[in-house]
Amino acid sequence: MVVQESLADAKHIEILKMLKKAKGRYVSGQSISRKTSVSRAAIWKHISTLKKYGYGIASSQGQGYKLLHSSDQLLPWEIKDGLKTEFMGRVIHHFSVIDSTQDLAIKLAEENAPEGIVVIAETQRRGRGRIGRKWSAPEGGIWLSIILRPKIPTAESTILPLATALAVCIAIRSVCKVDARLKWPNDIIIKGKKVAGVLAEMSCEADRINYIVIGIGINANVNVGKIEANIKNAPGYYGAASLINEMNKEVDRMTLVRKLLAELESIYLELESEGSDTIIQSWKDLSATLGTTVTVSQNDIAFEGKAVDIDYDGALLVKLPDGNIRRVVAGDVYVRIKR
Ligand code: BT5
Repeated sequence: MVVQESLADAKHIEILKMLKKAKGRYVSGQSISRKTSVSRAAIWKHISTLKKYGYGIASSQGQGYKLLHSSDQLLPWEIKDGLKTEFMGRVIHHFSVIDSTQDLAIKLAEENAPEGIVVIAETQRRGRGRIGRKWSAPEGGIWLSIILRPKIPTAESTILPLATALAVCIAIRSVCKVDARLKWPNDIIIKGKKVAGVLAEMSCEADRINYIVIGIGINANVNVGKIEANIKNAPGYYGAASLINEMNKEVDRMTLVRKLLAELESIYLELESEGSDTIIQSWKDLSATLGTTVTVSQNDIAFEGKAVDIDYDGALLVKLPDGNIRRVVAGDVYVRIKR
C-alpha cells in the first residue's frame, strides 16, 4: 500500500492521536466525531485504514474504539512525531513495497521537489547498489532515499557519500550500542561484515549540483540468512551483518531513522557552511580501513598497499610497496581489507 502525505491522511491521523491519548481506554464514536468533524458513519472507514497501516484497534458497539498496539511500519506521521530536524524528512513518502526508493526519489527530484524529501519502503523488489549491483532489501530493514541539493562545488560532491555513511555509523552506534565502523568508501560494517550501504546518484552541471539522491540501506531487523541467500554470489559480497543479530533483540527502527535524519542534517549543514575538514576527521576516527593493507580493484587492474589517509574530497590515499602514494577516487572501485 502506498502512503503518501495528503489532506485525506489528516483525518485518520487526528483520530489516531485521540486513540493514543486515551492510552488504551475506549474513545466513543461520538467524541471522535465531535473533535474531528468526521461523521460517525465515516469513522469506521478511517479506522479500517489505520488497521491496514498495521495498527491494532478494538471496536465495541457501546464503547467506541481503543488502540491495542501501534504499527511496526515506518509510517511518515510516526517518524515525524519526535523528529528533531529542520528540513530532513519533513516530507516522507512511505511504501510497503516498491521497486527502488531511488527511482521515485530521482523522479521527484527531476520534478523540482525540494531537498529533504524522503522515500522509504518496507521492502524493495529491485533495490540497487553502486554500478548496477543488486541490493537485497527484505522486510525488517531500513531502505530509504533522500533528495539533497547541496550548495557546494560539483567537484566536492564526492564527499557526500562518505558524510552520509558517517551519519549512518554514528546513528547506529548511538541507538544500538554496537561497534559499527566505516569501510571506505560507503560501507558501514560490524566485525568485518556489511550492515549498511550508501548510494549517491547525482545530476549536475559544470559548476552546480542540481540534486543528489542519497540511498541508504540498513540491515536492521532482517534475517541475515535471507540476504545471504539472495546475494551470496553478488560482486563484492563480503558477508552481511544485521542489527537484530548483533543486539540479540529487535532494534527500534523508528528511533534509528529519526536519529539518522538528525545526524545527517547536522553533518550536511556543517559541510555546506564549514567544508569537509571535521567530517573527514570524524570519518577517520571511526574508520576500519585506515592503517590496514588493502587490495584495490579498479576495472581490470588490482593493486595492494597500505591505506594511509583520506583526502579532502574523500579519496583514499594508498601507500604502495615502492613508497609512492596513490589516490583512489570512489566509484568503480572495490577495496578489500586484508585480514
Ligand atoms: C551499496 O552499494 O552498498 C549501496 C546500497 C544502497 C541501498 C539503498 S536501499 C534504499 C535505496 N534504494 C535502492 O535501490 N538502493 C538504496 P555497493 O557498495 O555497490 O554494494 C553492493 C553490494 O553489497 C552487492 O553487490 C552485494 O555484494 C552486497 N549486498 C547487497 N545487499 C546487501 C545487504 N542487504 N547487506 C549486505 N551486503 C549486501
